[in-house]
Amino acid sequence: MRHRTQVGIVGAGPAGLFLSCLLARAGIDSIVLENRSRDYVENRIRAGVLEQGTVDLLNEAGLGGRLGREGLAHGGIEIRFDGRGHRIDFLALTGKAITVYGQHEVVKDLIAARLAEGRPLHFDVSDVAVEGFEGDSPVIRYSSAGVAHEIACDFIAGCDGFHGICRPSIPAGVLTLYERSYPFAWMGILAAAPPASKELIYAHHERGFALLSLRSPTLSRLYVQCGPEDDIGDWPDDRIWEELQRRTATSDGAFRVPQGAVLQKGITPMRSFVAEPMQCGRLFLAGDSAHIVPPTGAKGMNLAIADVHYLAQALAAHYRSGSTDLLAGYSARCLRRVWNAQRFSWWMTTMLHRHPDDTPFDRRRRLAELEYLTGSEAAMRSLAENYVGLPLE
Ligand code: RFL
Ligand code: PHB
Repeated sequence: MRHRTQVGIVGAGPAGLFLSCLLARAGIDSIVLENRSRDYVENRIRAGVLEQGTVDLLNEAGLGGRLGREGLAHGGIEIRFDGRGHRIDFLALTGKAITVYGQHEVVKDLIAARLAEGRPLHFDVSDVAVEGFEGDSPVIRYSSAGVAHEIACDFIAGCDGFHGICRPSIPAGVLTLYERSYPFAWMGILAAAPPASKELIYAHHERGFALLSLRSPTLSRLYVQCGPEDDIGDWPDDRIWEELQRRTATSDGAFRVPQGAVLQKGITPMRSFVAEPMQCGRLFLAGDSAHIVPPTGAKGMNLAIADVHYLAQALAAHYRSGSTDLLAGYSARCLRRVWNAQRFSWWMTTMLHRHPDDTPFDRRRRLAELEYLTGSEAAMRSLAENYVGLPLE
């Protein structure tokens, strides 16, 4: 079957879905293709922290309803090491807060809005291929329920994540890839337990990093640093609870991590990755398809939302006035933000984790860095302004 649209979007994660929403607001047609099921993408537990600027963009697009009611505004985080906690007061240091609201909730809200407006969003598609984007007539081919389809479009948005097909479809020699892997990963659980604290706790400990986060007053999201090759089987629930408790213990012995049924469990690899430029002809990459940050800075989903905000602006300018300036500048505009988030995420990650090949010098230097960070208003402000998110240009 043949179809025609203005923008063909591959991937229904935060990037693809929010792009389709912004384009609809600008009167631009799109078709979104997703190879997983609706149920799968709506229950995929990933990021949980929204920058103020991300919340503002979602509100402006009319998606603020449930987010406003259920999102938890946090005015700071705690950095814990050597048995002591140190609060970084975002509101006092920057005037801004973050909002804790699961990525899958954002995805649910976006899907509901898209379907309520009766706009095309196809789940469970297969054999997706992108072609012709180096010329004027891009095409997306896919199969759905055994039927072959073809979409002719003006532009393709590659929003299909790190393992998608869009980036690998770009001919060799066009992209420069920057990559770094880390000698550790995160073992993460979602637990039916009240949060240990009102705000997130990032803990540095000689046994390794731990993060206490949350999704609601009755749901905790908890992570412990593990080996990059570890298997879920290496981490029975008891071991996870014990490590969480030991790594976040306070010197007075009073702090307890509340326990509850483990509802989901998974290992998150750590990677820094950037593909430059984020464009090849009429194919534009956005979100994880173009870049990955380690999750310690909570930037992944926020970068995806910022990318598609810029892409939607550029496409709207093109359809309004024929101007291609913003489209031509899309990649450079995104990459300025992306590289700062890379720097920040790398810095948070290396500072807070235990590294297997650390020397005693490295360990003392890392503690000195944490002491400086939590003792200097200038250092805390630098962390705070990056964590709450730099303003969108
Ligand atoms: P997504 O969310 O990966 O969405 C891409 C979508 O494209 C679909 N897809 C295809 N569709 C059609 N045809 C194909 N050939 C396709 N190939 C793939 C996928 O099924 C998917 O639905 O990318 P997007 O939209 O750019 O959003 C980015 C964020 O998801 C990501 O940056 C963050 O979630 C990163 N991240 C985390 N960030 C945090 O801040 N905290 C976390 O705890 C955290 N956990 C995670 C994560 C990323 C993970 N990935 C990607 C492996 C845990 C995991 C497992
Ligand atoms: C989460 O709640 O899943 C979360 C929070 C902060 C991070 C990473 C993940 O840095």
